[in-house]
Amino acid sequence: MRTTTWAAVSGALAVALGVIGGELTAAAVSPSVSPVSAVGSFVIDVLPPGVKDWAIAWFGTADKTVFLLTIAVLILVLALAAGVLEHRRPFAGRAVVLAFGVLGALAVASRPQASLVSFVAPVTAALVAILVLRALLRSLDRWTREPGSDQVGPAPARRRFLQGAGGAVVVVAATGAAASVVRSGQSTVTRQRSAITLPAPVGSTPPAEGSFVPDGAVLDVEGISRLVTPNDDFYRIDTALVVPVVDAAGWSLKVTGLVDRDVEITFDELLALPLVERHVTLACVSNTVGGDLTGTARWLGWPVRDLLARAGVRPGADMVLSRSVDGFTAGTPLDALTDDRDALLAVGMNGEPLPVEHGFPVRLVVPGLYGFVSATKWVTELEVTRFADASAYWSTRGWSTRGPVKTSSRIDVPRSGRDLPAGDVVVAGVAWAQHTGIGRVEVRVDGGPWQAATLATPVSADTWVQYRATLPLEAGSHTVQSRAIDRDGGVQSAADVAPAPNGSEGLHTVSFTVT
Ligand SMILES: Nc1nc2c(c(=O)[nH]1)N[C@H]1C(S)=C(S)[C@@H](COP(=O)(O)O)O[C@H]1N2
Ligand SMILES: [Mo]
Repeated sequence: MRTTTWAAVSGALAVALGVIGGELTAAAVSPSVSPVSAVGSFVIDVLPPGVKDWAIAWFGTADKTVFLLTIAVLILVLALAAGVLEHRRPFAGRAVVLAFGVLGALAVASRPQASLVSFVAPVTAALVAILVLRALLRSLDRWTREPGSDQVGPAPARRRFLQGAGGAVVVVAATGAAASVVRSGQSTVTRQRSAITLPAPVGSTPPAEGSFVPDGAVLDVEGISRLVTPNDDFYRIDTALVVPVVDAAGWSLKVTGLVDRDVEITFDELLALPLVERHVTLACVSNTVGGDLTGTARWLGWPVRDLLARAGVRPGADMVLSRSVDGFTAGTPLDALTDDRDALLAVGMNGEPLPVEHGFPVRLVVPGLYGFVSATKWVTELEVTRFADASAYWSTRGWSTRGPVKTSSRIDVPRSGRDLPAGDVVVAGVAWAQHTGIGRVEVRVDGGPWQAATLATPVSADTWVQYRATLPLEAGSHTVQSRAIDRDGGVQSAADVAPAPNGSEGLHTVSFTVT
């Protein structure tokens, strides 16, 4: 290999060791902010909203993987360049690495969870990378100046360089392997989570509306959305590159702001309160018509209104700014948290403690509002305030401040592009109008008249409802559409509206062929 190639390899190895040193240091002294996660989150925060929407639209929930890969490739390219630069002119490569370190430190500084010790990690990363780069390139230099360096035999300087580089490769590979073992193994939080026994909900005899699944709520149609989405299939949307690790034993939630008294509640205190269980359909504002960023779970939690009552909301307040450990905020209209809709401080999802990605140990679930204004995961503070005085994460990034879920429906069966046998075609799916409830669902074929679909028994106004219709269709290509009508007579909008800034509108249209 040519000397330049070896210099580039040295750069990559030095930066890899630096990154590893930084991450290990962070794991030891400041687990909530590591340089890599800080840089990623920082970039996510400063990225223009349009780019984020584009990424979500193109890569769906895989957008984080694509994003991480992009960053990794960028860093690799710069690291290779740093090696080559350092070889041409001592200090030039180290300057690039130093600039990286400064950027890392700035990113760490931008994180709300950062404290003074968090800076030890980016400093360590830069130091390790600079020292390794210098050592490898000095050794490479000695090799190139060694008499007979053009020969193939193992001259001492060549051997020394290769030993150094080989050692670095071994360290990188070993920590990589160790890291994946740690990750796939039981992390403290996963262990803690599985040790938790959730209390039973109160008031289950007679069952409160929404707490159980009545007869007839599930239709027997192959391919229809499950009434209750299993936790593993539940969509996940958040700005957290690395899932926040929150120790339940150390967790507490503070209620602050326009209240008569600040209130703080621990996880154990929360579990001891009378918890209720409700089937609530969550929806993401980024969901496109017919999309899959929506799901239904049975949430166990304590009504937020009871917590707010403890604190005593002062007159003049109209919004609650909920804060997550990772700095995410949502601004929820006070009404939605205090009216009869059972907005919950949730600890359980489908009979289990919240999965870590869905907000362990505690999150908010507010029926009728999109997640970005209400469903704060890993929640640690509720600040009672005014819309005029505070703005939340997405509202400062081009999305609206209020986020009521728009009435909508989706066709699960048949799937687009299918060939179906002639005769009766089953059209089925789910419809939602949280807080108001679904009144009826209609379907139409090839733009013809709307026809009533059969509704399953609704679980509650906050739960989506399955529907089906059987349509006799002749051979040929067809399109079907669905529309939901809520209990107040509000009809699902047919306008073609994109998700930004307050949710998509339109009719889900499925095209298929009958043969
Ligand atoms: N801490 C935190 N909570 C958050 C978010 C986030 O980015 N960070 N995203 C919100 C959005 S936009 C949605 S749609 C819901 C999604 O919840 P889920 O991932 O459990 O489906 O979480 C909300 N809660
Ligand atoms: Mo969302």
